[in-house]
Formats: sequence, C-alpha cells, structure tokens
Amino acid sequence: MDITLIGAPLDCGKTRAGCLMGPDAYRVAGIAETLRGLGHGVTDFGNVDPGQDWTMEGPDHLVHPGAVAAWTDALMRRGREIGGMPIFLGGDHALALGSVAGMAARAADRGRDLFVIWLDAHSDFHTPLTTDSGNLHGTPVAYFTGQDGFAGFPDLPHPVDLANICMMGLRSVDPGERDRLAATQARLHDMRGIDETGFAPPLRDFLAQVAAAGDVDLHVSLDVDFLDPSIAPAVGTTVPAGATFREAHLVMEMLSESGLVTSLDLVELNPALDERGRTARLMVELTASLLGKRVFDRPTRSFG
Ligand code: B3U
Ligand code: MN
Ligand code: MN
Repeated sequence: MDITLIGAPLDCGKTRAGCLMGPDAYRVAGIAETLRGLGHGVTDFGNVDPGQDWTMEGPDHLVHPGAVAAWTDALMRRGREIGGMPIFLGGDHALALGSVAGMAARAADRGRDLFVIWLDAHSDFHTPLTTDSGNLHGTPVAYFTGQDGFAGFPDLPHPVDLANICMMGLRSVDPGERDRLAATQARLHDMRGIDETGFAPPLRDFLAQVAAAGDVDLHVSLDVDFLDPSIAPAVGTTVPAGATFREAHLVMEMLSESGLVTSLDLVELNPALDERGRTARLMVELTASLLGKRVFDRPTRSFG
C-alpha cells in the first residue's frame, strides 16, 4: 500500500490547546517506520498550512470558526488531489470537516461512493446552530453529511450519505444531536449495545454492507476518546467505559482483513496530557493493526 501522511496540527475545534503537537507526537512514536516495517511505502507530506483564517459571521459563541473554515478548505483540497492511502495526523476532530469532505470528493472524482466508520465516544453531529459549547470539533459529521447551519463554511462538493455511516463507541451524545441523529439511517452503536454483543457482530454487518456496495471507499475516523481513558489518557475529553486494548485492536484487525479501508484520521491526541508517550504509541500500534500487523497471517476475507 502507498501511504501518505498528512500532518494537520489544527487546534481550533475547541478551547483547550495541545492537539497541535499531535502530528509530531506520531512522528516521534515512529508511525512512518512502523508502517514501512509492515512493507508499505510511506511518504510524509509534512504539515498542511491552512493560510489565513476566514472571515465568518454566525453565532457569537462559536470557537475559532474562521480558523476551522480555513482548515476545512485546505484539507478538503489537499485530500481531494492526494493519491494512495492518506492518513491525516491530527489535530482535533474539527479536521474531519475537511478530511472526510475531501475523501468524499476524491471518491466521487473516481466514480465511487464513500462510507465512513466513526470510532468515537461522541457523535460529533452538532451544527453551529445546535452546539452549546461552541466547539466545532463536535460538528464534523453534520458538516460532511450536508446538514443545514454551516453558512459561511466552504461549500461541500459531495455530501456523505448518512446511510453510509457507522458509529461505534458512543457514550456521550448531547440531546441536541441525539434526536436528529436517531432520525437518520446511520448505524449507531453505543457502548450499551457493544457491552451486550461485543464489537465483532455489528462491525461484520457494516463491513458486509460496504462490501455489497461494490467499488467504494471506506474512511476510518479514530478519535482517541474511543479508547478507554485507562489506556489512552492523552485526550481533553476522556469519557469512561471506552474500548479496551483488545477490543480496539480487534476492530482494527477486522477492518484490515476486510481489505476495504482507503483512508484514516487519527484525531484528538493531546500530547501535553500524555504519560510518557503511551497514547501516541498506542495510536501508532492501532494504525499498524489496521494496516496488516498480525501474529498469524489471515487472508483478506469478505464479511458478507
Ligand atoms: N458534544 C459535546 C462534547 C464533545 C464532542 N466532541 C468532543 N466533545 N470531543 C460538544 O461540545 O459538542
Ligand atoms: Mn470526535
Ligand atoms: Mn470524541
């Protein structure tokens, strides 16, 4: 696989600073070397420069909307033109306004549809009109699915169909996003459900849906807070009862064995909150599992 690393040190999706150090923390944790060790070609394109903040009008409580708009535009353009398998090194989850919009546009340019698996404690389905916190890292799914409320943000070339989205790990969803989300066809797996079934059955179902759709792209958006805080402390919004080490690796391995994944976000790592780099290393190990690291070889399989 030809892997392209794209640094996106954006820290404007919320007020607490630190995610801007994320891309370098992944580099220090050896992401390129680890993936080369698995036989992949890896090119690090360095960090994207978002240029000037955009001038925005809108609700006063929004946090850094002009910076988020500039990043969205820059990442969408960069992603749309890039070859291989992009890995967006975040940066907070506001980067996914641009990365996923860019991947959807890239897929459409190739006559393909985009599916998204959202691994996160949060559903990130607020709009600038519904968010109480004003933090735009809580809005990417609403943006890239084309919901109303994003006046002044970059035009969205190709909205992702909500029926193509699977969320896993949910355990912090605000009332303002829950009802709108529940009314859609997105697959929503909270930890209540996962505790009963485990991750494998619902993930298998989703991968079967993706495989049955034919020639499509599949984007993985991995928020550090998908993981349990005991194994991944380096995130501003820890939520108890996240995925364990074994569950997270299983999810990555099943995604890998499906052979369907075409792009990845690694988001919300705040190295200032890490313990001797362990969260950054874990995110790199999970990326390795997604990209073929195994104890024993298993053939690519269809989950149909
Ligand atoms: N839903 C809350 C909390 C939140 C969303 N994403 C993160 N936190 N990381 C909000 O502020 O929108
Ligand atoms: Mn998130
Ligand atoms: Mn989250």
